[in-house]
Amino acid sequence: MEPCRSRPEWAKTIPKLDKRLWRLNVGLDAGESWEYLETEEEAKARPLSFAEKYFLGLDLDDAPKFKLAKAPLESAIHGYEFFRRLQLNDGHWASPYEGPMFLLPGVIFAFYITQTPFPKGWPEEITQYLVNHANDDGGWGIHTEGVSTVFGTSLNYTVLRILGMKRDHPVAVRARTCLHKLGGAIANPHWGKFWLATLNCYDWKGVNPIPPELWLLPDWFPIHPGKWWCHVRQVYLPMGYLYGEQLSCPVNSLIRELREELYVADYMSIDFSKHRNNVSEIDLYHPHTTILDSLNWIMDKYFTFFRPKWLRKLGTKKSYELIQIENENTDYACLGPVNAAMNTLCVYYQEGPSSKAFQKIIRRLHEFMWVQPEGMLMRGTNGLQVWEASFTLSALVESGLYESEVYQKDAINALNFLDRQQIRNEYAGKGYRHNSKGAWPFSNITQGYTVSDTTSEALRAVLAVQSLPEFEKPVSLCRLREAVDVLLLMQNKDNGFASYEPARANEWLEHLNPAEVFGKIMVEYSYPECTTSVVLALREFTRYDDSYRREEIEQTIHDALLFVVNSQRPDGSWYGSWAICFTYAAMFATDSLATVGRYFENCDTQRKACEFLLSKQRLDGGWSESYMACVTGNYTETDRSLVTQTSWALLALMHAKYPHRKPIERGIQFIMKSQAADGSWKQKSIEGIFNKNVAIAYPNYKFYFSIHALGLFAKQYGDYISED
Ligand code: LAN
Repeated sequence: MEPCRSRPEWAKTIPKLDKRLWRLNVGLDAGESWEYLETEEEAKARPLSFAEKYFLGLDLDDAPKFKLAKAPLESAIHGYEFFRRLQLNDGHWASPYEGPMFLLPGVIFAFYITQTPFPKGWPEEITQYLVNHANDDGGWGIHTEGVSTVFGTSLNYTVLRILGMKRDHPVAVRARTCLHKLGGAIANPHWGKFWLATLNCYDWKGVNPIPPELWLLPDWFPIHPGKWWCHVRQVYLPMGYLYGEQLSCPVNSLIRELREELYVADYMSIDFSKHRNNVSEIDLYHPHTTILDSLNWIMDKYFTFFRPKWLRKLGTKKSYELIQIENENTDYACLGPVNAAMNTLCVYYQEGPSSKAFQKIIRRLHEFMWVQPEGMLMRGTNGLQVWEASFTLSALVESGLYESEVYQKDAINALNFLDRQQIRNEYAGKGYRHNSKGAWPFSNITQGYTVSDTTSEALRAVLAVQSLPEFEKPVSLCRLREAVDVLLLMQNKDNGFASYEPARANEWLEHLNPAEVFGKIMVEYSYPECTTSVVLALREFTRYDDSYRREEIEQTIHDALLFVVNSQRPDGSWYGSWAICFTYAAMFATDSLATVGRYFENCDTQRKACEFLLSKQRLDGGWSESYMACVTGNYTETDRSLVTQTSWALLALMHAKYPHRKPIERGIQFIMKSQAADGSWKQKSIEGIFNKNVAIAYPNYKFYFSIHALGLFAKQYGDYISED
């Protein structure tokens, strides 16, 4: 992958490791972790695979070489020839899921506070990554493409210092200057204040209340955390524990230095309690409401003057019980990168560094880390294993590529992978979890959280492959029905589908969103993307088994389509919440309508969608969207066309059966022209988003969505490019 920025001069002064010694280990459960080998001998005994070389940016001497493809299917084959070399032995594809810049500090702080030695190679590679991703002003944003913020800069500066960078190194000086210009670490948003407090570089008095007592409220209570979006409740749970106990690491000389460096004013002179609501303007995405400010004020007074110790103890005890449940349910992998780091600290304080629980959880943190040419980063999840295997399988089937015997082997491998990753345990009710038996997670079975669309995309892929006579049927009918059972429990009152669970509370809870930097995080919302995936999977299922819960399925599909139609904007677009942005949502929404026979010819919604997309096609035939589209809610382009967005727009037009070939062909030509001689496509811009404000990369999208679009075009419009 192309580094996002050219390598700055001072980056050359940072020690560089020999990349050839890194190896990617894949566990039995598809957990991915990088290891830096001790010696050249070990490296010789374990030659680098094609995928490892690709990820590390090493020479791909064994890459395929092709002449420029003349027809779409040929281009799809070239693309897949490259992509299949990245398939790992257990059948899945791995990927550097980078972007967010506020995740890594959690893990580094967790290692530092618990005095756990950093694994070999981490300090050098992480330092490299941060140096390579510093903005021109020396700071870091909330994600790799964002402007410098206090959140990104203060936390990543601290990481560099913990990893051994001297305070007078040019990188540190520049970052500090940037931070001070932004007002210093005092103007951090809530999570930044929290993390610095755990490190004893900020006073807990200056952190807005995170009462663990909330967990003692009865479950029916309208603001009970069990009703929050699972990521938010799983993050505020350990936060509440650490806040409740006010746990900070002991002060040492580095902490003393950081206290001096992170602030504009003298640390000891700062009255932190006055800064709870001091958040730099550049960081602020979702300002507090008056209700939240009033509640915070009341809680602060209450905590300071009246709060009985026994009640706080009861709150942290209950919180720890729930943390243990989360850890055990996920075999310590945890729901996501933020609660994984925070839970590590909780386990350390509660059970000690030699406990089994601590050893397990700290080891799991390795699975979030990824090495690439610019260094080591922390990923948004412990992988995208199920998600990527599902889309690749669907692309192989839809493009017809699976007909080749060699590719069939890959497909069988991926199918068996999905078979192994279907969740077999029922977690419903354990630690506020939703039903899980029969679902598929986004990453692996160990993390094991149900997601509506990962279940659907996996189910759809399994059904598509298992319907073909060439394939075995490892996933039994009973297990396919279990997947349907989970999905049927997930529809929201507005008929749409959310991400992990049906919404448990109303949007008004957003008034209590304390995080300042994310939008729409407190509860689940319905999304056209997730809704479509469910519709497609259920429809595919009825083709496979038309007897099981047929009426309910039909009703669910019917209602879900109402949601998709109603969420279309007047200009014919849909807002995409999980990738950038309108082209992504259009690919899904148009597919759900097509699955019930509604196309451009007979459906206004489809017609408007096509017109919207065509109005955005660029001169070179491609499409382009910037993450700012997600932030602002308005279609926003980058300075060049992008292969991934072009594939999405084309797939949308093809789902809608847009009757004119030419514009689609121009898009297809753009994809073909963008292909490198080895069949791959290069990363040009970030593809994904979450919580409206954080961009995240999906580097494999450019492969399987392009292959899918090229293959479908050949099938639907003929496998040729016209002469003119
Ligand atoms: C993801 C990644 C996948 C994504 C899709 C499956 C694409 C989506 O359709 C449903 C939501 C889901 C599962 C999703 C939710 C939020 C995640 C887990 C992420 C965007 C990856 C990282 C993000 C997580 C919340 C990051 C940690 C940040 C916090 C604010 C807690």
